[in-house]
Amino acid sequence: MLTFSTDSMAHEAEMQAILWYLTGIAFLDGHFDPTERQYLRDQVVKLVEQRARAIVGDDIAGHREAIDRWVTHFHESLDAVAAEVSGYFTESPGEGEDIGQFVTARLKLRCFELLERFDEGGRRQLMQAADELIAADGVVHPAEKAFRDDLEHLLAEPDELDDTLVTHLDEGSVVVERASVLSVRLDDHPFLRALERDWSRDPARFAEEAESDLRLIRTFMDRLDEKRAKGAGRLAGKKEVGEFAPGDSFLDGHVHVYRAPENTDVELLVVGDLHGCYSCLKAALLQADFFAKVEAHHADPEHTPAMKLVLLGDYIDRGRFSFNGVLRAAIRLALVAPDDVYVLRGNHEYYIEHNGKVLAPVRPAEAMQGLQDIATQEVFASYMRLFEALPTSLLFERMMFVHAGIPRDATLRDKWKDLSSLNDPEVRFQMLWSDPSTSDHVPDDLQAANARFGYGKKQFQRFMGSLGLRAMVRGHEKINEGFRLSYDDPQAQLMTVFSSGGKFNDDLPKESGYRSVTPMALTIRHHAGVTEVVPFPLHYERFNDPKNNAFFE
Ligand SMILES: [Mn+2]
Repeated sequence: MLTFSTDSMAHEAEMQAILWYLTGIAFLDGHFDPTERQYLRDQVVKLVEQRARAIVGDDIAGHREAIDRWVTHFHESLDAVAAEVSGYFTESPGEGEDIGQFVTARLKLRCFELLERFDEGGRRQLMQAADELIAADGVVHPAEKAFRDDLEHLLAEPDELDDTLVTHLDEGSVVVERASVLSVRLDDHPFLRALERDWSRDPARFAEEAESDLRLIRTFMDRLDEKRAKGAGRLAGKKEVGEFAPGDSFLDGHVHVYRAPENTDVELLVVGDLHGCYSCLKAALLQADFFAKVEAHHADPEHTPAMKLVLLGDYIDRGRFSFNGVLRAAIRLALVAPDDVYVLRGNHEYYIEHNGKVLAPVRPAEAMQGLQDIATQEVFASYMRLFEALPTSLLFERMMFVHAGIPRDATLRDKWKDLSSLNDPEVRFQMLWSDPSTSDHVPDDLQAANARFGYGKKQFQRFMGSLGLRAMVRGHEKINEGFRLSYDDPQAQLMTVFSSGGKFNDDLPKESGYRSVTPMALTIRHHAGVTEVVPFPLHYERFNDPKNNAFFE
């Protein structure tokens, strides 16, 4: 029998671990139904009473009030766990993965994160306590035993990361400020107004409209090819970003590099996942006064900061204006300001061709579904080629911008030579999918379990240190607060920004789970070797108004 800690903080951690473990087991049959939820609620009551007996003895009747308080508290914790698990079901699993597999692996990672905080004895006690509860109700299923064995095996794996492998950097510090309000100077811009046309539902008209977008795509891809030809091979032999010279600006393969020229300040507008929320993109551009700042710099480069736009990928799906809104705008912007706009690839920008048909392996694939009845295969094939051509990352000073995160450890061991390894197809793919874990180190087996896998804080520090980087800015994870400092380590900071969502946003379908997000974007200012990051909420409401957005006319 488990002796729970009498310290309430320690007890909280114990209960969290048990609740997640029980939830993991309850989910193994592939769903999480009301009977299972009620079963878990009953287990909470048993656990609380068990602890009460350990503290006050067998006569717990006189302590009913306190016991009820604890039961209510842990039922709320259980509701929070259930809400998080429901969230997993709305995520997009990778190619060839079903959502059940994905959720199981996610639950296993969560249990791992919570259990690894205890020593071996503590862990065994917690898992045993949970197992006793389960066994009391009948047989232990083989799947339950496998889940437990897997976890034990993972937790027993030694942490192979040596702290001395983490490089310490003095240059390139990044300061993250609190979010601030940024108001709009202009309600509209002719450049954006001109592209705000919804698709026609008439096949002939649609074909014409699509052809005009495909022309843009071809031109954009030609420009990328020209840049690639000039930048080819520049990463080879470079171990870390400090080896680039001020003013360096090139595209080698799928990696952009930009270092600020001497005596030039730089401002970046960074936008996370947009997922068809065109109003969010328009808000970001007009709140940051992007157009005026680009023009000002080109007119007087000596005395005004360079102005850049970084788009972190996931332009399509979920929201209403994918190809015809967010993606069309991104490409037009990159064509009109080719040196100032970085259009990076997200994991949703991924189509494959099978038996002459273009498919979207990342599900749900609303953007493709919405055009399925009217668009030709050639239209989808063009988007597929565009997605393959999109660069994956930008290295700016000592920061990296990428959709999701770092590659798997096993891949790094096999493939990493120097910065040119960022162009390896597997490395690129994994960097579109991974998420930070609260663990220091996510073991290989757990990383291998999903396309969407976790990496630990130490793994991140080591990766960043070896590339000479201080901060990574990524999107990918739906975070309700819109911006999060995921790892707050001055040597290796990790920031997540999410730019789609909005409680009242008409860009989203009524039932969208993204309504819980407060969409944000970032202003990053680079001056005299120091980089400052300021998040700001997006005023999408203003651009739901037909006066300011022709999509709503
Ligand atoms: Mn994503």
